[in-house]
Amino acid sequence: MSVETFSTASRVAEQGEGVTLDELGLAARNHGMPLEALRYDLTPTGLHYILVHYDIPAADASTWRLELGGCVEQPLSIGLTELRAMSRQTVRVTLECAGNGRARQDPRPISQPWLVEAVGTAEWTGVPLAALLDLAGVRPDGVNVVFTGADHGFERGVEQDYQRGLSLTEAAEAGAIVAWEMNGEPLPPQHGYPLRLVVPGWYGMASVKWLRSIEVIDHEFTGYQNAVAYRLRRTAEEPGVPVTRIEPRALLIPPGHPDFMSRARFVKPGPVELRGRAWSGWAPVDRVEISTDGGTNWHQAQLDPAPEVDADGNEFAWRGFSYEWTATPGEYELTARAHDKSGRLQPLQAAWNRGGFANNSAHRIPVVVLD
Ligand SMILES: Nc1nc2c(c(=O)[nH]1)N[C@H]1C(S)=C(S)[C@@H](COP(=O)(O)O)O[C@H]1N2
Ligand SMILES: [Mo]
Repeated sequence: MSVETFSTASRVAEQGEGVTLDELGLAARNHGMPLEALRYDLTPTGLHYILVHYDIPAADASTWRLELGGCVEQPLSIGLTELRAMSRQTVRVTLECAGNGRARQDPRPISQPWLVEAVGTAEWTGVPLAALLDLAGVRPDGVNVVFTGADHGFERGVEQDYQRGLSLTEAAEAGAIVAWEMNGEPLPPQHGYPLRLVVPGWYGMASVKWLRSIEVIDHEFTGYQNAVAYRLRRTAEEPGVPVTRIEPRALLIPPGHPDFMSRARFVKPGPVELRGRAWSGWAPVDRVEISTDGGTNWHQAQLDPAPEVDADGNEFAWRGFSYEWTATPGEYELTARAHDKSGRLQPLQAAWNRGGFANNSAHRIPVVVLD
């Protein structure tokens, strides 16, 4: 088999190498959220970004079983009807792909070529993972929880089910839930029908879709998606550090009207309300700044009321912001940056890594203000 059809190593683009047909193939399957959809507090389901590593598996809610086993007192096998009878919870969560921002990195890591649109906010309804673990009774030797999806494929030569591990502490702290509804409807096929994990605050790779098994193990999980794929490294050889929570990011709704090809913006002079949303998986966003000159001068944006944090905790939903800009004829570059309560400030230019992960460089929107 040729290297092209069965690549075994991650690759970084050569200098000046354009987007490849493989990347186009991924981009055509996995769509982002159009930036104008930042206007919605809750992303309409069909506009939420999608990322699927392999194929969307065939699934039937009436026969689906979730197996929970490993280091537990009482292994469980639960169907959807039993799950729906348990006490449910709805959480509003902003989910973002760890590869968001990858395509603008230089050199470009070859993978799903996201610009900045791999994000969406949804309400997920299900049972807290903690309730399921309590029901099974985690034994004292339990260390990690491994979540397995029903999808299967090959990645750099390694055949696998999509699987991710979390430590028991991480899973508990994040308030992970096992969900069967998205925005009040059964999960659509592409978002994990009939059952998925949602790990609030974490990059999307942790939220395993088509969830068929939860296994508590007595050691650290070393499966592909934890030990090989989602790690921050500058060279192929180093072990790197795991990708975990979402770095702060602010995105603006591009103002005015776009050019079809370049998507550059045209705006009429006068007052322009710039609006956007900001989020962080580390702590709530407490400040957003906007620049109209590419990041030389910054202006404080007005924050919308914080998303309501009720008993269920909606801490990881994005927060709206606005800024009144008086546009005068000329060329501008709009940008925004978020700051969160943990003290993290979104950089204009984030550090490069080989996988193109967690790159929260500020996005830039060229705007022409017409005469
Ligand atoms: N089983 C399974 N779960 C998965 C994936 C996958 O390919 N298979 N992709 C992950 C990645 S990388 C992301 S970013 C999110 C995307 O979730 P969404 O498509 O519902 O937005 O799902 C995660 N869960
Ligand atoms: Mo992702």
